[in-house]
Amino acid sequence: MVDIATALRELGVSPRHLSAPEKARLDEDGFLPLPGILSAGQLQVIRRRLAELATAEGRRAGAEVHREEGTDRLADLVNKDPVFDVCFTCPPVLAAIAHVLGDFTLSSLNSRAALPGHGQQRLHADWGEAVSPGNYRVCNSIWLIDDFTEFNGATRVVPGSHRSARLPREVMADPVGPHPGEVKMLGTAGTVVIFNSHLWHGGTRNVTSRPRRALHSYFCRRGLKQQLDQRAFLRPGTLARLSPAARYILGVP
Ligand SMILES: O=C(O)CCC(=O)C(=O)O
Repeated sequence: MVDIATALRELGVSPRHLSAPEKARLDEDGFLPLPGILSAGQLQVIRRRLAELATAEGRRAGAEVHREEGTDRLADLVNKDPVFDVCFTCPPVLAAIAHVLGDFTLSSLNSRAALPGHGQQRLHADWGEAVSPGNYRVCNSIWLIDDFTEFNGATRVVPGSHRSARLPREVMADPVGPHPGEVKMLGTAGTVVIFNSHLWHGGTRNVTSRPRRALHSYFCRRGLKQQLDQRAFLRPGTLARLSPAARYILGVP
């Protein structure tokens, strides 16, 4: 496997996967919802597997990357079940990530459930410093495992803020509080929202009685440090089942 163009082609990505209006929306707003990526059957299997993993890992859950009070998190899903392979091999998602980053690898694949009464985060970008417009290092995709509603902790974003060359903490007195330009990313389970990770975003408080579950399939420009070192964590079973193209996306040999 020699380059990203070959890997994407072998994974079935073609120009039809991202239209000109979709590219424009991703460029201008910084996020793009792709409805209907996961089927009802896939959602059912993913929900069951997330619950099983959470039970099996108990207090260790999420520790490979990050733990957060008031949320259930799991990390390194690449190595925990093939049902999650879709998160780094799905053609429309890869087409959108490539549009933002050019050549890239998976940075990490995690889940996050905002528990009832919890989930509010400060507005943030996933990169520690502001970047000039177009010089993007990271791009995320959030996979809605439950419907995202006004009330259950849907992610908020400030459209266009990825082009501001500023971080929320540089301009907001309280990044946990509301921003006049923010909108919630609402959608039905099975939708994937691609968002430029320099876009100001954050979880919101879940005021319902049920967890709000999502997967974060997070990508970085090739050569940058991955949030989870995919080579170090790669299990033999994962290596054996993945195609060379999928391994290229992970950045593993
Ligand atoms: O799950 C969400 O709604 C967003 C989470 C997020 O931005 C984060 O954990 O950094």
